[in-house]
Amino acid sequence: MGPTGSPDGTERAQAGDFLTTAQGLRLPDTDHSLKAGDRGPTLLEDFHLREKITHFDHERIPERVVHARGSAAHGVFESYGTAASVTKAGFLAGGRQTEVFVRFSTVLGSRGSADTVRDTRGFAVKFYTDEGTFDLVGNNIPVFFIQDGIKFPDVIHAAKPHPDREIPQAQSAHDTFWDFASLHTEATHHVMWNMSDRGIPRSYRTMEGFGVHTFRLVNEAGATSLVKFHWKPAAGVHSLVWEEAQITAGIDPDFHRRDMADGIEAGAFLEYELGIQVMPDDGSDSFEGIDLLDPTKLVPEELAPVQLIGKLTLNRNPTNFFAETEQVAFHTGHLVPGIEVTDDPLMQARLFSYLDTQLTRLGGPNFAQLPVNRPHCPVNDMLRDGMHQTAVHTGLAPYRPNSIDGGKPLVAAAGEGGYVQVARRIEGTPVRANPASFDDHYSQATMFYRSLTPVEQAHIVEAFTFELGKCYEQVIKERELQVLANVDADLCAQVAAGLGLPVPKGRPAQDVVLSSALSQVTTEPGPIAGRKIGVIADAGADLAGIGKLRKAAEKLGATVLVIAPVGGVLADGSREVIVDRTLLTARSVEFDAIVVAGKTTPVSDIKLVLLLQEAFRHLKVLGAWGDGTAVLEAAGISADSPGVVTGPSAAKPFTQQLAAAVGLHRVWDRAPNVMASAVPPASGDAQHA
Ligand code: HDE
Repeated sequence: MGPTGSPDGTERAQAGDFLTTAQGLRLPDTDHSLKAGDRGPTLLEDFHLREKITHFDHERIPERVVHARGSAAHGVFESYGTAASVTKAGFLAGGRQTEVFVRFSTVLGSRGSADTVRDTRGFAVKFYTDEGTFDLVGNNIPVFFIQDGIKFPDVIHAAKPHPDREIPQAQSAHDTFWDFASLHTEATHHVMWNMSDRGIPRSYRTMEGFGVHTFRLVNEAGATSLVKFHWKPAAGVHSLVWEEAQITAGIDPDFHRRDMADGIEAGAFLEYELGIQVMPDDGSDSFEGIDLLDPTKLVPEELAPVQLIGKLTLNRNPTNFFAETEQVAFHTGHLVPGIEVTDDPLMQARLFSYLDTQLTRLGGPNFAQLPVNRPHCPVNDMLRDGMHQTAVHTGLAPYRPNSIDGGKPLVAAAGEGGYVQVARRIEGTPVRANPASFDDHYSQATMFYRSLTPVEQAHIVEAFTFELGKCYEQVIKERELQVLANVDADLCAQVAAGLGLPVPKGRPAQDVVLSSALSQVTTEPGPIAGRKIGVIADAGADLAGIGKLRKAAEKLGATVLVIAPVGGVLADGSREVIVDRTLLTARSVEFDAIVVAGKTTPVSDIKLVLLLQEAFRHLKVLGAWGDGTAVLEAAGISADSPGVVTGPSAAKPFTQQLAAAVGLHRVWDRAPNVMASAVPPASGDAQHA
């Protein structure tokens, strides 16, 4: 019998069929409090009532100060062994498999806020290695707002809702954020990424991840290198469009959470490759003129290619959100031999923060004993007692040296797996100052902007115009325009035009070398696993065709959802198709593509027109087979418009073309005609205007 009452000693306090108190006493009733007569007052002696209500009163724990909103999955990391020459970390040796737990998050919003807001995303990975737990606590943006950790409370106070009214929730489009960003110009590069499509990812499956800081890797021989970590998603890097992100925040605030859980449940696992950029550790802490200790700078992949070292697969949903996703505790100081930190002043401060924050959030120093936080290797610490101690330690001597417990636990030399920092010289005079190289706040922001395609640049212009347009203080807008003037004159001019303000003069860097790896627009179709295709159908529709489409989509890991005027089942002789959504419950944002089944009767239902027009405007693939094209035409969408896939039937040529189009993610050719959400619904003529 285990301590929580389970016969197999596991931690689930859910043994036996009968309801009990926390003490295991069987209960005859949990629906009525114990009263003096059925109309009388409640008796103090009702220990069950008091236990039930007391526990309920304490069900919530403090949410994370930042990254409160998140969701997570279990998985496995398989190492290729290609990093073995640069690190002795055992889990990166060839052919090793390591269990992992990954939590994705937004930064600004509270626990119940929407997933699709414009924000940086957290990408925190816990590797349960047999040399101890290694946490890679990264983001989906490779640079950060600040160069020194001491500024973190400032940037977060500025970005969180205003302290008087606690609005707006989960967004940066407000005065205090732009007040800070425009004064604190080292944030400029990160802000450019936030305002780009990277700030509104399509799903966790389609996000890149970055360790941000430079790490120091050490190999068996003691040789060191400086590296940046990258996660490359197998599904490619894709984003929402802004109007879609906003609508989704209301229609389905759990959009990313649902997408990951549904995908894993359907067997469409999330996959990423881990990669490293390797730079020489020559004592300069810089590479090709880039200061590697400055976390507002990235190293372009063209200068240091990302070498792939292993594959991460997220394949299991958590069983209980609170126990796992909420209670998981990441810490940048959870390191293993072969992986060390550098003197990046942002990273140094994090080494303090992540342990400290768990004391409040998880109520004491024993959070490492929670199931999700337990290492998957032997633990023999001399930490004792404290709140919520669940271990029953034996022995008398949790101190060293001792003779009573046989001198144990022993300390391990490096050869025995002990974590011995590589020798490095540390000296200096105490100062509160940055090196001069940290003063360049603009050149990489310029590089990022100019490396993107015109449609991605246009999205940045729209995002700045939207966010600054939400500010009340004129002086803040003007100051941010001055920042943009130092990034790119054209960007600044376009945003200024949108705000109706004069264009300030700046001095943007002239000679930046561009990096095409920063753009996420691709011409090669990617995989479509986890994507959702909506099929418009009605009672007379070609149900056999829907069957063919579903079979083809499921083979590729995508899901087909049938949308009909009313719920229930569509039947045609012995063939039956279940209706998944009605025109009342469907909104275009749920789907990556919408196709019309052949033989569906064209109707002018405004909800159907809106569904198709919205998908069109959000640059999604549309399609129809057979005479289904008439339904598109009835909604004002010409079958010859870019990104409209048609065919005589739902046979292979049609489904193949559809999959390839969805694999390109968006119909970028349509973008010039539908840019900005203010454009009226596209008519057949307007599309070609
Ligand atoms: Fe965090 N950060 N952070 N951060 N961070 C937290 O730790 C902090 C920074 C990141 O899913 C907190 O357990 C400081 C950079 C992620 O549980 C807290 C500084 C990067 C997560 C904290 C930084 C991150 C956190 C809140 C400046 C990207 C979510 C709860 C020195 C490389 C982890 C917690 C999860 C969470 C502090 C800067 C990423 C308060 C002081 C840079 C992904 O400790």
